Amino acid sequence: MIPELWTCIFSVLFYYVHGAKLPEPEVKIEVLYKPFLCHRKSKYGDILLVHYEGFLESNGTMFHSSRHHGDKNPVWLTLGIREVIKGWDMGLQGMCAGEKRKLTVPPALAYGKEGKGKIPPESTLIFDIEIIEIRNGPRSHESFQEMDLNDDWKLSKAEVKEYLRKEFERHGYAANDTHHEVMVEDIFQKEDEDNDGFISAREFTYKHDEL
Ligand SMILES: *[C@@H]1O[C@H](CO)[C@@H](O)[C@H](O)[C@H]1NC(C)=O
Ligand SMILES: *[C@@H]1O[C@H](CO)[C@@H](O)[C@H](O)[C@H]1NC(C)=O
Ligand SMILES: [Ca+2]
Ligand SMILES: [Ca+2]
Repeated sequence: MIPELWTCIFSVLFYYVHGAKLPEPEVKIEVLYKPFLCHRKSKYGDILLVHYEGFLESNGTMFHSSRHHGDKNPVWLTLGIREVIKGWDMGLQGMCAGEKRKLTVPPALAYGKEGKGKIPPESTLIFDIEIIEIRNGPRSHESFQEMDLNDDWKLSKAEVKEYLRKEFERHGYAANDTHHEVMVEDIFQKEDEDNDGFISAREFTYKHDEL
């Protein structure tokens, strides 16, 4: 077949596959600073401590600065669970502690048609964000591995109890077997969805919505 015809067929197909769909909203990410040393990168379920400034793209007005407003402390957030706007859940992945990024977030991934407080409806927002610290979230893969003593990818009651004992001691409380057993039962009632007596990795980790 002549190449021109292939090109033509291909572009028609391309249109149906890609052109007909609305483009997905995206966060524009610019890395402003990346530290030389990076022990780990942020991901779903991590807890991040951040400082940030937020600006309206329309006229550059700063609507919030964690350094200058409120108690002036950096803020903790859990990544990937919609605790924050979608644009942050998407734009703060794969960051090192100490890294700074500029995110340009379209309204669909921020406050949308409604707006919020000083943010008018349909606003594109610009954030300068610095990650101060990254910690394992309570539901992180690392926490699961730490609890799963025999590496069989599920948590038994004994493993959860042992974890509680260690956590209590780490925080300076006396371990209390009776109390921990009660807690373990309570935890399994909530988390062991299929009632097989184990908390699987799937049952343990967040079930994230699609971003
Ligand atoms: C910027 O836009 C916001 C929202 O429309 C408005 O409240 C604010 O007064 C504007 N600031 C300047 C400096 O124009
Ligand atoms: C241990 O926990 C149980 C149940 O919560 C409580 O009744 C008991 O007083 C605790 N024992 C000690 C020594 O703290
Ligand atoms: Ca196990
Ligand atoms: Ca289970």
